[in-house]
Amino acid sequence: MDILRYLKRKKKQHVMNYLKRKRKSSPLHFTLIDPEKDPKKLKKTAETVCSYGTDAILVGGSQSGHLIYLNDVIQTLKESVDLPVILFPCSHSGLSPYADAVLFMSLLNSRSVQYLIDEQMKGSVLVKNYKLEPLPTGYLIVESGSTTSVTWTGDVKPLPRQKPEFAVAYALAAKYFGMKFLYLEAGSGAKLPVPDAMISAVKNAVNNGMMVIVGGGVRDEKTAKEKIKAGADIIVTGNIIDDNLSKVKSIIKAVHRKK
Ligand code: 1GP
Repeated sequence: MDILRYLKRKKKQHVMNYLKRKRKSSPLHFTLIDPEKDPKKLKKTAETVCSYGTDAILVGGSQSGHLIYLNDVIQTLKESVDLPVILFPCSHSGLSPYADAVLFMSLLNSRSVQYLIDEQMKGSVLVKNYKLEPLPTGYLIVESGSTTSVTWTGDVKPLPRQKPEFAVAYALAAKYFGMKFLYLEAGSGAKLPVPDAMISAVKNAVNNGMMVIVGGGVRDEKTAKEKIKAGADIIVTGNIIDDNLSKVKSIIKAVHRKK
């Protein structure tokens, strides 16, 4: 279908309301899919994580070269599963009309104006024209024992693990800007996940005004449980779908278990 006809018919999915409603019964789990994935294998992966109970699918990655597959990947996901597909873009080129929503993020601890506001300015009109629901998000990168792609590509000064007060100060600034999500990111494939003390400090500071998303290096049920106990509202897992898909099931179960 041509894009203009598609956009004319595109229906709003009310992703924010869906997430708020689901969060009332338990914390949530998002599956991160990198758009470099072979769209053929993707269908099976998406159906599997959906059957395990993941709450939404994020699509994105820090390598913009992989974006040539983006539209195909999202269309395949939308045809395969009845879950919101939320963009997690590395730049304005990570936007696609076929998704439902976008984490409209500012990379708060980047040293570069590009990731603080320029990419957002370049993408905002596309968000409107593509009828994407913007989910206003403060994105913070935390030290994780090694240099992750996002630290390097996003020109980031990572938050020191032993200084939760810096994360709290950023989180409050994000809240006062009106952002609804605060994403604490250790980085894809991180050696160490975001520390529990940092999650607790941030959650206590922002209270119920924001949902705290935690991702990077969550590879097992025990870690997921600790992050939820510390105060995470949403856990994101990415690499584990390639490394050990069956583990995703126990992670999702742990996330959905009430505290
Ligand atoms: C990265 O938080 C996500 O943006 C997921 O990280 O691939 O380590 O699960 P992993």
